[in-house]
Amino acid sequence: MLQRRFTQCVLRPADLAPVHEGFQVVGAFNPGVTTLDGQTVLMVRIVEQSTEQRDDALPSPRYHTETGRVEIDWLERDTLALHDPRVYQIKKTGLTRLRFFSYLKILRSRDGITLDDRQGLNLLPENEYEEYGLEDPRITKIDNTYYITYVAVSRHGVATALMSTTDFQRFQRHGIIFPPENKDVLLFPERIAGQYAAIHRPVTSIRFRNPEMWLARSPDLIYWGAHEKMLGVEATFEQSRIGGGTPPIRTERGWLTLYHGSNRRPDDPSPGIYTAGALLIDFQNPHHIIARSPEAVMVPEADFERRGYVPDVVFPTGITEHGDDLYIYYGAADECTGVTACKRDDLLNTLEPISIG
Ligand code: MAN
Repeated sequence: MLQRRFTQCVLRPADLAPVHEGFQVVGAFNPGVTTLDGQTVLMVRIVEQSTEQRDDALPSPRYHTETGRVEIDWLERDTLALHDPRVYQIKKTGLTRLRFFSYLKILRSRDGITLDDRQGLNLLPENEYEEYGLEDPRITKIDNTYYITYVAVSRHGVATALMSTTDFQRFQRHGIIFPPENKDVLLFPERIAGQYAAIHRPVTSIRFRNPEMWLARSPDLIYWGAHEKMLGVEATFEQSRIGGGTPPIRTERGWLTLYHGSNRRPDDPSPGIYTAGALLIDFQNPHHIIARSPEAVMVPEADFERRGYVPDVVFPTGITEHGDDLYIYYGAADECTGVTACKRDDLLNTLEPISIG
């Protein structure tokens, strides 16, 4: 396991006021992170849930993009399966609804640990693909533009969309780049052999196997093709779900990225324990994995990682470089934002050679 130099909870739901009346903030986690003008910029997923309670029904919020209001669908309690704290399963149809909705908040920090203030600019749903929320942003700076992949959730499914900015004040949305169901999309920071590259994680309904990480290429970041499988569960220490975590960074040995995995068994409806591993990817062939951590480099340890909305989750989504140190930003227990630091070499030294893809 990784030698963590420090671990700190930088943001909790109690630090923030809700944006919507009748709602409370229950999550501030899974941040996209980058640096701009010497400052660390965090784009945090904020989750709000209705405070109203009813005996016989449970609330599922939905953003009405035309009015800018959050509407609540009250679902009859008896008709729902409640195995997962994040979702309801409608027993009759097997369909899923979320218990909350999410948006993104921009926060800044001078030292990467203490937030300058907690007001922040909010990015709220704007179109029909975002009516259940915007989630889990990942930021990659390419040339002088910051590109943000994020999960756009709606009745149409869980898709990945793209936006861009140069200043984190004005944003341009570019639409859906990977249709449902696909999330955990990470962009490489440079063109490789003339093309952009992304790690993504399609999910199939006919399950020959558990979800795998794939690689795609694009001439312009909008049109993606040349899809190739990168990594499946069988090559990791994990047993069920895996997905990309932190956008790849350049190191002397290759592209370094963290991914997450859950040990949930396929027949278990609960979320399982989320841990993180590391991968080293070939500079020239981004679908080729040259080394990986044979065991988890991060497991839930601290109290705020072990207890929360979904217990026992560490979910890395951002990484920044500070001299020889790496700061890894992550969602803890689907509730708080944590940062942990390690020596770059300590992380690289956890990796063992392997050749996949
Ligand atoms: C999963 C979890 C939730 C998320 C939904 C939709 O259930 O990751 O946090 O809201 O998927 O993306």
